[in-house]
Amino acid sequence: MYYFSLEFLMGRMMQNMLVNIDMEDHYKKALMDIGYKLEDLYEEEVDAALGNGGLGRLAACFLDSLATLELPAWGYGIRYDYGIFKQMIKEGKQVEIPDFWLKGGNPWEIERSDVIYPVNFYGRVEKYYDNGTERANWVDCQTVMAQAYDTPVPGYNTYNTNNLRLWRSRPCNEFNFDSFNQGDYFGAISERQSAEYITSVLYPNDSSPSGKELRLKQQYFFCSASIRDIIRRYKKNHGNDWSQFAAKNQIQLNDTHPAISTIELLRILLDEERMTYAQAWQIVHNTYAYTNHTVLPEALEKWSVALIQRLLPRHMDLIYLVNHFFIEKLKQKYPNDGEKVSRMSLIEEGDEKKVRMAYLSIVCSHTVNGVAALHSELLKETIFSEFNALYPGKIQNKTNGVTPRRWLHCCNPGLSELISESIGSVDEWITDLDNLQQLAGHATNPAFVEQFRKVKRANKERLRAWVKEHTGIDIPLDSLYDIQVKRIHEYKRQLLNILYVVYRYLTIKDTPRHERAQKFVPRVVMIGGKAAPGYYNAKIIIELINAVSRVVNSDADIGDLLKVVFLPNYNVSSAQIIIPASELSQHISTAGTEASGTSNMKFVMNGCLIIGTMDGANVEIAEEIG
Ligand code: 26W
Repeated sequence: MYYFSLEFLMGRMMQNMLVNIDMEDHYKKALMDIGYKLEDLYEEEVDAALGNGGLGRLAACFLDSLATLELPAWGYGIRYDYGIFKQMIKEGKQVEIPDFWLKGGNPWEIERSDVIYPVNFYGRVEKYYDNGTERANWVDCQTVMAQAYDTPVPGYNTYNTNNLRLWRSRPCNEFNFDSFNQGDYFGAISERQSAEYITSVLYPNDSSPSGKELRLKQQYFFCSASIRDIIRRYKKNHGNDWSQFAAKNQIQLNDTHPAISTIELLRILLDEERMTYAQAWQIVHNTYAYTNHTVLPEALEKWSVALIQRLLPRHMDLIYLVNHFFIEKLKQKYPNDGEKVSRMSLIEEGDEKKVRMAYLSIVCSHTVNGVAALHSELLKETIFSEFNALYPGKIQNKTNGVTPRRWLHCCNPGLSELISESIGSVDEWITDLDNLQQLAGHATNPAFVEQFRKVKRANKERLRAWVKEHTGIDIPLDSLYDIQVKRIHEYKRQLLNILYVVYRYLTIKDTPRHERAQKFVPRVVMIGGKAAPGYYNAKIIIELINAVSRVVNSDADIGDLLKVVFLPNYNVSSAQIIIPASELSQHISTAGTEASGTSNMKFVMNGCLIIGTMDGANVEIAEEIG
């Protein structure tokens, strides 16, 4: 199985690696012998932050779980030189700093100088007929090389190790002698530089597509190299017998970002492997599955036909061909309903023609899934309802999950130990979280409750020190820690949260001093998350949070009854400190907009209450835990 994703938000690797191969205690002791603490060494590592938010972190959690389940699954993606920007707060505003995470070297990756493929762009198509099948030569292209970098993915307590293969773009070795001979030395060099540029930087948008040529180049670049790699591996075992391809290779599309790979596989089967269209289509269709992560219409990718035509001319032809057969089928099924056909067409007509990548992904896949029960129902009833009627059963639910290794055992050693002592051992639950049911009996045991409180308090102390170090703000320990951390977006309603804080502040102020202690539980409200650099409303919400924080925290009349903190540069590593210290967490998206949410799961695993709307996976969490 291959997980195709433009994002892998891995975070730090070392602790996860040591825990999974059962070496953490040995390393702890060995380092102690030479006067070091393993925890301090962990702190030296930089995050691999090759993702934006939920979608990228889900990919990283899946890799850990797939390895732990001993399934043969690899991740394929891009080795960006720059991950998601670092967020600094200057005068209450977000400032973006480039994240050149490779500057100190990356000890976890293995450079594969032996795994390298050419990837073509631009050029033109020469068509010809071969026994009635239309094929093409794609000529006069610009060629870029894709080089593999491998990161091992060990499972927890397993013998096998999976792999995350990320591609880096390199100039083609064939120097452009034409330009060189014509005296255009700088032109020839700049062509080489533009090749390296493809994998330079992760696009920091997490809900609206950029529509930029470079983004489409990134998508096709990694898709093409990955498909080549999969075909090479298959042929090593099966030669030219393609009958087993779909049985041996399954590709999961993490949203539509890698959707162009469906057409790349089709192209290779037709133009290089010389199959009939029917044969090639069968293989593509039986190989692919597509995961949708959002119902927000502005987040659905649509690439301009003119851009695809120029960058990938053969692919545009083939998209039209796929659409032709699809529309034939629609016309048969729904005669005289031209409106329906144009609604469902892979091509959106209008001033600028566009390819609807979600529809392309549905048509090219055998299975489509949403990421929580409610979200999957919404897919079937709203944005994909006509596809659900056409292909009954194709759209399914696969509720998201998170790895308990990183999000409980590693980030909350105190709670991990308490759970393990209470129900036997770590192996009782760490690969099968259902077994936490056994804790129910301990909930009324005073010794357990006392221990649980101790653990939470220690975690709060750790977060308090972190807040002091990163913001300079002193927060009290004996106060309710109320947390909302996620990308800043209007639909997630950080604005609602901060307006509530203003209301609470004013209500406290309206209450006579001697009544306050009785009426209000002291609270520290913490909000953190990055705003896409071009998302104006998200950025002014950050400013508002910082403005409220300044007013409330400097009001001596309020004291420790209320504190407000904007947590800067929320990322995987800070999440591992923030989440274990939480007592109340906010998941308050407008119902129907948050596809699943995954931090909600991490918060409850760390003994935190959720306050939330009945949205995404909150619904299932409420059913499961009450
Ligand atoms: C092309 C621009 C772009 C980039 C990313 C558009 C959309 C996205 C993602 C779909 C955004 C995302 O991360 N979605 C989140 O996916 C998580 C994992 O399934 C869910 O838990 C979140 O609810 C969903 O918002």
